[in-house]
Amino acid sequence: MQPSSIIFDQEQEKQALDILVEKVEIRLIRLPLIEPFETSFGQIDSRLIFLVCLEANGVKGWGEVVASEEPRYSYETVGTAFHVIRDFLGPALVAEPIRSLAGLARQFAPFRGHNMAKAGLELAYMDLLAQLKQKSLSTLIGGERKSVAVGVSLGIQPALAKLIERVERYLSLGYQRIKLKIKPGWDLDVVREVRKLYPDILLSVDANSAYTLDDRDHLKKLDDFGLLMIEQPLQNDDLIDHVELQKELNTPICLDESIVSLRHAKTALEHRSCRLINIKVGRVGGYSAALGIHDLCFSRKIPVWCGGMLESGVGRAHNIALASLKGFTLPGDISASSRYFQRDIISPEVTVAADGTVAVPDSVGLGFQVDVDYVEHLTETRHYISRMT
Ligand code: OSB
Ligand code: MG
Repeated sequence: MQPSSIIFDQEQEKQALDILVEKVEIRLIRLPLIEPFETSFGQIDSRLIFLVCLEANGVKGWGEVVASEEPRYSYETVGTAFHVIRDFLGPALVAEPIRSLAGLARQFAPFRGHNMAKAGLELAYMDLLAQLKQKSLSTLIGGERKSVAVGVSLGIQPALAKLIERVERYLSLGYQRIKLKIKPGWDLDVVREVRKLYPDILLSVDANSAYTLDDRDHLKKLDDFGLLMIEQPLQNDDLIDHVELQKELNTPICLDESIVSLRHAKTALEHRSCRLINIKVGRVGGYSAALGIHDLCFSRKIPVWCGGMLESGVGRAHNIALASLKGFTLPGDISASSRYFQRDIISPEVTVAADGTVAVPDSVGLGFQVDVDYVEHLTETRHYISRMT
């Protein structure tokens, strides 16, 4: 069986389509969250959403830069991504025709880091390409699923009762897996309580790097709760201490922050730093790396799942397409638009069916319409990059 990134590249060669992007538009809109979201690195109550729109041949492709306002999950911020796209990536993108996704990734490769900025542009390019080829995004990348299984990520709460209430709510809405954000002081007791009330659910935890190897004895106690995984327990850039920890834990470690490229994924699997990988297009630099990591994991029988970054509907739509690839065998952090926002910027909004799945659209492109009037109304900042003529 051929990996999807290879099929994708071959397909691209057969039907090479040079796209000369006329304009790159970047803009920032603020969407309030329905309730604050707290992780081990702090709390937010709104999302400054970074949208990217590429225009070519009268068609617009949409992408989203998932960076946060503060450099906590990663060093990137909305501000750094704006700078890097405006001054470097945008001008490189419009400078010459884009032949393929791989070609675009090569164009960006000389610029070090800034994966979320690169990903925003790759996403918009893929939406554009899908429309020009009259295919759905899922079909374009070789997706096979008609629907994807989803779970929910629950932030740290001011009190245990509030958390239990939310676990109950999202289970009743059908979500197939509950993930609890943990940190020192909000871990064993919380997980024990949730597990006691729900002995059979798929339950996982995400520490967002809140521990070190010195906490190994403490973390080992999580083995008692039959967790599906513990996500990113140790430092955000570590692949070595996780090897030690994984040797001692029965619970599979899933890496999130530590996997920022295909090379990192290879190293992690070779050294057994983890047994699972969460793929986020933003963290790894876009579809080019995400497809590669998917294929690598599939060939090694390592389950992957699609992570989330509290995206607007644009990023969410891309996540749904990505999660339709065959290797995404665990529920993704892809929730309904209404889990985070009063009103999303796409129509229809993303909804979760009673069986905890989200349908993969089969219409052309993203499969959702961007509500341009609403986006316009919300726009706080915008900038255009076009070719120098
Ligand atoms: O670590 O997966 C994470 C949100 C922001 C930053 C990092 C993470 C998260 C989530 C939420 O867990 C996932 C989502 O529902 O979008
Ligand atoms: Mg995570």
